[in-house]
Amino acid sequence: MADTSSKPGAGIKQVLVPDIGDYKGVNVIEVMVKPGDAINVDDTLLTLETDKAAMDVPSPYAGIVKELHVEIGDKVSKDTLILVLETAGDTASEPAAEPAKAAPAASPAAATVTPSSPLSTAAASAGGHASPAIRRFARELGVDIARISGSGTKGRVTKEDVQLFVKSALASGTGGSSFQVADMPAFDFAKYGAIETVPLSRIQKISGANLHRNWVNIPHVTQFDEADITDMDEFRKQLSAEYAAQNIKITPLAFMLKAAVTALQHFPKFNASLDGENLVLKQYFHIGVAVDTPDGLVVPVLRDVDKKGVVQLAKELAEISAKAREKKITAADMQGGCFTISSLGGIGGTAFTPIINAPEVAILGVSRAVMKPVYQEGEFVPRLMLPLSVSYDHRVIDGALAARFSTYLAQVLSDIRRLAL
Ligand code: CAO
Repeated sequence: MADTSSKPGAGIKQVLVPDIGDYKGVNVIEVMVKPGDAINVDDTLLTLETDKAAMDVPSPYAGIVKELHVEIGDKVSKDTLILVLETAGDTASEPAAEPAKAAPAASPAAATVTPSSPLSTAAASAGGHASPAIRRFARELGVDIARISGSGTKGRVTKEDVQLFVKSALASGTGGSSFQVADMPAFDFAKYGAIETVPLSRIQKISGANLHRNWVNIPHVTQFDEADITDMDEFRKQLSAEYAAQNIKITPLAFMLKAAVTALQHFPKFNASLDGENLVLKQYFHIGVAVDTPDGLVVPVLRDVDKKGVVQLAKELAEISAKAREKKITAADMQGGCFTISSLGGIGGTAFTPIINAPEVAILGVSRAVMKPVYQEGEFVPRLMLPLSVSYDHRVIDGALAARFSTYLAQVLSDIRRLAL
């Protein structure tokens, strides 16, 4: 696989990208070593990703890394120099025969470039550092790799770690989130008419796995409510007109971000994450916003929403959603959220049940505001009513608290003077 030629000085080896088939200019998505590291034969050096697969490049030698010639984001092909290694010169430093190890791009390993979001919480954030092949192995066994402590180099999770985890889970009778359900049968759709098969996008594959994990692991309940946003919307339109010259469009979502923070400050359990038997209460207010892109759902995070005004938030919303649709969102843009807002208000609908973006404990779904006759002081008056759907983790939040949270949120949106409280 790698170049085996000796370079100046005994025991100095160059390690090159091995034969990776017909691929050229392949993305480096993870670099596991740095100069000074002592590595063994077969330790993973890099993870490469093509549009079809992610693959590990193992070291053909043991030794000390002297020079590293690639970094994340580089594009490499067969024979690109990866690193220079000082080998011990014994049998342990002989080249290994194994080729690069490929795993499907759907592997959460591809999530080294993805976030702590419905799309991607698994990989880069909470522990569970592992190669794509090991992630795939864990996924096939239904194991959340983030729960496994790695015994490999720099804490990487090995195949043995996964096997051990499964064995001990079975022995203790705590199968984690494993469900005893029948597999879905295979269907021959073509038997019934013409079909076209289209591959899922990488984002859809990653977000699908994470949404599924969140859906089965978290006991969800959704609380529905309506906020009278007649006054807020009047002010919003006025503000939008004022800022039109600066090309800033103010949608109801900017107000919802502010209102959500006010409610989170009032109900700290909603601004929290479960950590074993503890609840981590966050004192910062970073809010994720679900953005619909042609390739699937992404959830960039707006930082310190409590410290920003509605106009600033409207501006950031436009920037971040444009960035998402141009596929320029980075892993960092999607990490560290405390709470998520999923707004389908621009599209339509009366209510929906959003899936919690773990490790968060609640999410706000927003549907389309419509004019409704509301009975007030003995008569029906037309009011603009905004449907709210709050899904919450019932392990952390009781129904009564969720009803109080939704009611409070609706009150804040109905009377935005409360944002100043
Ligand atoms: N009720 C009524 N009208 C609404 C509204 C609501 N709740 N929310 C937005 N609107 C209006 C806006 O004011 C805007 O009106 P004009 O075109 O007349 O100015 C229009 O709908 C379009 O708004 P928008 O969608 O461009 O902007 P936004 O700030 O509301 O949303 C964003 C931005 C990025 C969240 C949105 O574009 C998006 O991607 N939404 C989909 C999120 C999603 O897929 N969620 C599901 C996740 S679970 O699968």
